Amino acid sequence: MHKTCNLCEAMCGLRIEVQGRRIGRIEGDPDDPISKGAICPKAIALKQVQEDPDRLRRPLRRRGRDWQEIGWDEALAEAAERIAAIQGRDGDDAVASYLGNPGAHNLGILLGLVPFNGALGTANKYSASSLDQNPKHASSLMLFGHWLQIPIPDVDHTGFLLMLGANPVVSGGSLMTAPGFRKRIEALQARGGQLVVVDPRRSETARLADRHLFIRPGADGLLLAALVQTVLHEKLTRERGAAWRGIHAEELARLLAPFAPARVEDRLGIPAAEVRALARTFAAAPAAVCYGRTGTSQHPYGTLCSWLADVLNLLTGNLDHVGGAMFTTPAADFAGLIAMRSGGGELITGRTRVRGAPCFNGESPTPCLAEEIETPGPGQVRGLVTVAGNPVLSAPNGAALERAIAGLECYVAIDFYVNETTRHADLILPPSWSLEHDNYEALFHGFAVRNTARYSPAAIRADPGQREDFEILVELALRLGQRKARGPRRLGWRALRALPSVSPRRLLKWMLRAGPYGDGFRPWRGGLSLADLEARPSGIDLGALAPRLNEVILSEGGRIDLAPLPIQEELARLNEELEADPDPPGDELALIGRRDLRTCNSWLHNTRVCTQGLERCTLLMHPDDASRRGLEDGGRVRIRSRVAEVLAPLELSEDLMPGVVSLPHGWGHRGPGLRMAVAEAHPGVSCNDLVDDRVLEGVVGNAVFNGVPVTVEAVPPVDS
Ligand SMILES: Nc1nc2c(c(=O)[nH]1)N[C@H]1C(S)=C(S)[C@@H](COP(=O)(O)OP(=O)(O)OC[C@H]3O[C@@H](n4cnc5c(=O)[nH]c(N)nc54)[C@H](O)[C@@H]3O)O[C@H]1N2
Ligand SMILES: Nc1nc2c(c(=O)[nH]1)N[C@H]1C(S)=C(S)[C@@H](COP(=O)(O)OP(=O)(O)OC[C@H]3O[C@@H](n4cnc5c(=O)[nH]c(N)nc54)[C@H](O)[C@@H]3O)O[C@H]1N2
Ligand code: SF4
Ligand SMILES: [Mo]
Repeated sequence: MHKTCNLCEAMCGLRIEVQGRRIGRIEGDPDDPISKGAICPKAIALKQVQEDPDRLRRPLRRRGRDWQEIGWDEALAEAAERIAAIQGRDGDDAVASYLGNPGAHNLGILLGLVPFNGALGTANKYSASSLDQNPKHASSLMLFGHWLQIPIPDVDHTGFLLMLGANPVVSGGSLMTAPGFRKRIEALQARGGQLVVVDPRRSETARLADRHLFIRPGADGLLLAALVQTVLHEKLTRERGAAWRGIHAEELARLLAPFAPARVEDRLGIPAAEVRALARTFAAAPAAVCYGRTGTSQHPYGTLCSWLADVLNLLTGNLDHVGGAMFTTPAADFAGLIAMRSGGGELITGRTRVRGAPCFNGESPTPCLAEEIETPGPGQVRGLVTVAGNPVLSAPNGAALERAIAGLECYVAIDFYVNETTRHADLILPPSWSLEHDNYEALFHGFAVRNTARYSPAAIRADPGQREDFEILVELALRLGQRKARGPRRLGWRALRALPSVSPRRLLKWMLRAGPYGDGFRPWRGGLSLADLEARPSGIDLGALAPRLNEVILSEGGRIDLAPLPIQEELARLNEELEADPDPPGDELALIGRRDLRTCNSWLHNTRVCTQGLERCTLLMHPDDASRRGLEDGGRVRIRSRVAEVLAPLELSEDLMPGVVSLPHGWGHRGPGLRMAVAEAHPGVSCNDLVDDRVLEGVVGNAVFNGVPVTVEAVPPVDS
């Protein structure tokens, strides 16, 4: 049986032994054209989730402190009725929605959300995007006119990879589907290329690098500005790839003048000579690419960092050029279809009611959700629908968000676990699990380092009583549409009635025909079809990345503005900070996060593969910082931030930059009513209880998870 792992963006091809309803061995598929047999220990979690007795199979309704299993019809009717009642009384915006990370890996959710959002009609939409990559989207929107056209490092052909704030050896790569990343780096080095990693921690990826530079959390704007300044000042630019498209380069040079390496070196903590040398090596490499990910996105200057990284690529002739930053040509072209339907997106579409934070492309920043629930007045959020998300553990100031969610009038969760967030739901609608339905990684095939396509069929049949995410979303949309006078008109009655006969598979078939390799609905022409993918279950290779910016660019005249207003404003803000006196050194440390190969955000912790072995939820600290505080390896410490304090075991590590401490996110499995026996036995603490929800990224209001000021002190052992 062939399947694509949908747990992270690496999209590894798997072979799974299946006998009836029993899952046997799971191994990497050597014939997969992009993953070539690569796999990580989490793949086995597919089986463990499948067999998990805690995974919900039937809808639950809250009854006091307990749950009652109910039928689908009753559950869906009640969910629609309660949502519609709030919206009928207080308006559509009184019910918010949150879409979590696994939604991006699930074609049924991506497609089912279209009618669901239409029927819900709320302006209060939240998602993991504002906890993760909205700055990347904002950068692409400003550069190329489309939020979803993100250039991907052409890792397999580059000669120089400059990586900031990413750890693909552990994360599997993000906005860079590059399974088996370690091997790709070995190949880069074998052909004489180099990897340089910039990270406050000597991460698993940094250990492979030819050079690792420590950076203070949040200082990347200075480094990237200094690199681009050097390229412009020393005339290291190259007319190649998409370089000719850049306009207003002189304006950019003027804006960057205050960020010369010598001027920023003290604050940046990296010698000017080193920054200049880095810029020169980058510009001189036959092919180079600068890539930044969550470390530079969940960041006070996330949009600026993402933008400067791609501007560095552009100016050195490495954007839309082999070995540089390239646009994937996906078989099912999600971004292209979105462009046809609604254009390339809009940067700031509104402001949040309470804080006036920016709404990006129709969504509000998730760090603002708690206050939108708790602050009375017109537009107050009184109901919530979450789909595949656990924001109590994933969003800043999780404890405050939990209190807010607990006080809602109605909360409906589409999820198969009773976890820290969904335990507050009134109704839980559990979808089937990945192995029980077919899938296609429609988003991540579009962010891959190679053009490939692989269909992922169901590995086993779902129980007759189970529903897929797509069915649940469509059913809810239909019922909401029927109850609300305005919903159906917005969606169109005919479209609504056609929905039950539509499936993700049918829509995929259509998307492939409409895509760049499809027949364009002219069968005589021939082209890639779903039948082709089904005939080649290991996937189809569609070749290396090739230049295609001219096909995807939507900005005016195909030109790229090198001095857009939001960037001017961010550079002015950065310059003000540079001019201000630095804070006097106190006893505060900067808290950053950490991902572990065996975990996946907040939710795989109910499997043995994630919890076995060493304790994972530890605070990492440099030994010098520990001895200054009289702290010992293995001791318990109290970590305190503006918003909360938590206790965790201390682990000393020279891998951490002095002044920086690291605690992983996704832990903290405590609270009455959870139904995750394995996770509860390994609870850990939630790093997001410490993260400040008041701090937002500068352009689109993304969460800032890293660089949180904390103090750390010893606490006596529990039994003393
Ligand atoms: N401190 C700190 N916090 C962070 C981060 C960080 O680096 N540091 N990273 C952030 C990032 S990048 C992200 S993406 C977010 C992720 O945070 P969330 O969006 O909250 O996602 P998860 O924690 O993965 O929770 C996923 C939920 O989806 C459910 N689920 C899994 N598969 C399916 C499915 O197929 N269908 C349905 N309906 N449900 C499913 C699971 O049971 C679980 O409840 O966390 C963010 N939080
Ligand atoms: N095993 C595993 N894999 C995952 C996930 C998981 O939870 N576990 N989550 C998935 C998700 S949702 C995502 S979005 C991706 C994320 O994929 P990546 O972005 O590759 O994720 P991280 O491992 O968090 O890497 C971020 C790095 O940034 C560093 N960093 C922190 N602050 C700063 C800073 O201010 N500047 C710089 N330069 N670096 C900084 C951190 O030390 C860390 O090494 O991973 C995905 N894959
Ligand atoms: S790296 Fe691991 S979790 Fe990610 S897709 Fe591959 S097997 Fe799945
Ligand atoms: Mo993410």
